[in-house]
Amino acid sequence: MPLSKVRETAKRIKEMKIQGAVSISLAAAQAMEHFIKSSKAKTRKEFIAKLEEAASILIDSRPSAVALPNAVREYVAKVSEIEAEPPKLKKEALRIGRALVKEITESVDIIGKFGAVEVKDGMNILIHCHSSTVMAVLKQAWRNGKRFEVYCTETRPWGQGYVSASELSNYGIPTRLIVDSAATRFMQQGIDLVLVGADTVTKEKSVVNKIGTSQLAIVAQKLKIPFYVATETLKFDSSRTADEVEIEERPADEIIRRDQLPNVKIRNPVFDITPAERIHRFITEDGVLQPGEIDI
Ligand code: RI2
Repeated sequence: MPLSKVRETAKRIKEMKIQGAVSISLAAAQAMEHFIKSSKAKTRKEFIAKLEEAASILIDSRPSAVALPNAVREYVAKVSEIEAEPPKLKKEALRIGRALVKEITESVDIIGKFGAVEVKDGMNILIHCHSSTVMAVLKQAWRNGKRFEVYCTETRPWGQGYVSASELSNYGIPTRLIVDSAATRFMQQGIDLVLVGADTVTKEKSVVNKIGTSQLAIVAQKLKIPFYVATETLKFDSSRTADEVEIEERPADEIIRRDQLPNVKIRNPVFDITPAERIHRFITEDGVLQPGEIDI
């Protein structure tokens, strides 16, 4: 079935089996490729209609992050411009898909290179959640010979901090794991840089990222610790302000078994918003920029 892989990928994204905006976008691109290869559409009209259906299944999988809808919409728009009929149209669509994947992976590499310059010898760096873009920065810095330590917050409730800690320590980078509520204490004791990823950067340059990011930014500002966000421009959302972003709220049982506190309503928002005035720099594929230097 042409749409089966698309549906399965959307489900895996929804269930957090695929996590991180970049990985989600790349998985979506793979699902689209599979859909195109197995499409039996005879006409251009039929092919585009099905492609749009596939796109909306993927876009609906998670509401707060914008890289996925941006990538998928850009893809559909480019394919829709092609006048050819299948099978030539299918061939062209696959080519466009491959170019998009290349563009995304190259952006991550470039951000790694720009970001690595910001990492200095002897730094203690605090990160939150698991961001493949942040991983790229830290690994590139390490490859460049910088020597530093990384503190990973656990990142309740999904514990993406374990993924970061395992990835960094396997790379040879000295890594510490701390519970989320220990972040302030370590920041008071000598964190030199807070580095996080982004799920969306809104038009006023607020950052939507994993829940807990905004409190790290508040403490960083108070303690005068630079707060950096590593993000592809694919995550820029020119259509929404922070107030207009729907913050995904996930099931209560991701936090606690429901029967443990039967009369308590558990809330589980998974993203929060950090305003531009708390962000020192954005590390993007266009360079390391202050919020005021970015055009969204
Ligand atoms: P990359 C993650 O969200 C984190 O919030 C992370 O900072 C962000 O995606 C970006 O990740 P989730 O998918 O795109 O774990 O840099 O909910 O990999």
